[in-house]
Amino acid sequence: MLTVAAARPSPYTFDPSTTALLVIDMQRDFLEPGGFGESLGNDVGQLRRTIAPLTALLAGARAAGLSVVHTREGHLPDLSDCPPAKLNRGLPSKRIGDPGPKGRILVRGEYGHDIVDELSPLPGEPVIDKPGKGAFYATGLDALLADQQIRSLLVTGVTTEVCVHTTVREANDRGYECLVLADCVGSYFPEFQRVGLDMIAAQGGIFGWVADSTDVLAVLP
Ligand code: TIU
Repeated sequence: MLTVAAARPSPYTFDPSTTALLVIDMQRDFLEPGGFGESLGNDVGQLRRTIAPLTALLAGARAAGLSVVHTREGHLPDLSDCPPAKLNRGLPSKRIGDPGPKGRILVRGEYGHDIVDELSPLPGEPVIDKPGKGAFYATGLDALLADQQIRSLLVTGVTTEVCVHTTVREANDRGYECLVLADCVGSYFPEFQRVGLDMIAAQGGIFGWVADSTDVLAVLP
């Protein structure tokens, strides 16, 4: 067992053989200049600062033999898996399925939907395509983790208060212990980043634990 002593609200203990690194939605459309996220007026720099620490954490996790799972948010080209409540959200002409700067917005197979080059999955690493904010909703993630006897998740990706939070809440309800890596998750809104992390660790770790990636790298074999 390994222990991240600096985790809040309390030390986080995990067995690397039953722990996966989860990389949530590090997609070009959310992170890259000229992408969908930036076209909505967001500062992608707030998300891009996660790329360097996450690159180092990915390398460390792979070297230590941890399972690595990536996710992408997006929809089938006919949008049949996108409920009207999601489809009708947002500015007209900048909705899911509309032509965007890097292909159709949040549609599977489009350039902008895919993961940034810096964090490309290795062959054999599962990539979970998810239609919702949470990575467990309408996906095979729970079955995939059960298959590998995974009980603990090191959670990274974007955005902190949306897909990361939703996924951590889903995971917590399913009995997984989640350590969220503060420097490897990002929000377009600095206040949401701070409060989003505080919300996870509050009330004795109501959804999980929070630490920095360097705290994990220091204990990985
Ligand atoms: N992956 C994810 O968080 N999807 C979003 O739509 N996030 C926003 O913050 N909009």
